[in-house]
Amino acid sequence: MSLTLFGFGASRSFRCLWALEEAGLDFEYIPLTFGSDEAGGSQCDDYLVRNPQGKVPTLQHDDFVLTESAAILNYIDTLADGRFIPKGAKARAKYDELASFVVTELEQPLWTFGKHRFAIPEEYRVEAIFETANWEFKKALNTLQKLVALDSAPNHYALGDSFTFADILLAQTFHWAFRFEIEVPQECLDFRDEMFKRPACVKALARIE
Ligand SMILES: N[C@@H](CCC(=O)N[C@@H](CS)C(=O)NCC(=O)O)C(=O)O
Repeated sequence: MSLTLFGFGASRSFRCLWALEEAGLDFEYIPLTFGSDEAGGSQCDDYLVRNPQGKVPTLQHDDFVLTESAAILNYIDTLADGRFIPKGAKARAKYDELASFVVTELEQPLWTFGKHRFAIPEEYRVEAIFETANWEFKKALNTLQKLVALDSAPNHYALGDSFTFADILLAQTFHWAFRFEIEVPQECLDFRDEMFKRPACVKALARIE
């Protein structure tokens, strides 16, 4: 079987890189050049066939191609015999609730920063949006604190006493905010630090250095 992840740096592809390391799967990581239409760039024809938006991540498993980081995490979990996403109707639904919250609420203001700082064409960037994005991020963090009890104590995870891919989603998103120099509560940074100590995360970080 051939398994390939396309990504760049600490972007959303890092979630999938980390998850692949947790799963212990044999895979190749191909770092792309952001925005370039040259060979190896995220806008080159060869990559656009796999990901029509020219975004990362993309996972290719033999001839099967999958985009969207949350869907890729689900697929990696399936390849790993379901070791990273809880089973049982209610436990699974709670995982889905948190994963959806991260990708549709918590990370969106961060992506607004990214889009208006560097990702979209300059003529569409709006400086004034940053204040709104900051406010939205704080609001989402406030909600998050009601959904999960974040604690950086050893063996404490977002959904209880075992590690799940929800921990990757949260830790990567907190780190994203930190990199963008957006105010993040200390408890979120402590949680990130604890998760980033995991050997799989350390391995994934080494791949993007
Ligand atoms: N919903 C997608 C979002 C993918 C996405 O926007 N990725 C960013 C990097 S974090 C990207 O590739 N941006 C390039 C661009 O906007 O041209 C996912 O979660 O995979």
